Amino acid sequence: MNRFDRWFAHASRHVARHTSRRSFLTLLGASLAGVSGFPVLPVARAAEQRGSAAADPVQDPNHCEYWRNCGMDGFLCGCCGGSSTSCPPGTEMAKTTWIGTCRDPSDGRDYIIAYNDCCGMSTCNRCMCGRHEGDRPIYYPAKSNNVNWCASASTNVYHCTTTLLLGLSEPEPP
Ligand code: ABN
Repeated sequence: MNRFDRWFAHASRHVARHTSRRSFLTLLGASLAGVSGFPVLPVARAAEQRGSAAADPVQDPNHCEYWRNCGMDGFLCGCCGGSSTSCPPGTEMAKTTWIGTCRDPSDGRDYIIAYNDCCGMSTCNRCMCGRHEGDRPIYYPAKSNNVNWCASASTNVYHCTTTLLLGLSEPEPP
């Protein structure tokens, strides 16, 4: 018998001497109950909820299908180091903007959305999104989303575009 076999035989005898069948089954049962109970813990449930919200692209600001992106033409700032409502560090928000109206599927109402460009760093090139709802050809500049609004910033270098919710497009019913 080699050293490993001797050690293994000794360890097995030790376990057999100190563990009754009942205590082994108790331990096994407790660990199985613990594992099966894990998904009902609040932490597990919260993670599940986050997962399902993120899985719906219509509710995810970093997806082109996000409902506020209906008139988008540009790179989503949330994929470029900023967020859907803030410019990435080192860039500056343009002062003029393209305005669109998008319907929020969760309440069926129309909201005014400003598509403010962020300027001052080279094109982000991540999460390009061209939806163009309500967009008109470039020869109607005020109605076209295909405009570099960085012309109104201190540099005309375009980086990405945000989506700012300005409010309901119609007044609240009385
Ligand atoms: N407003 C987004 C954009 C920037 C540069 C060129 C076209 C469109």
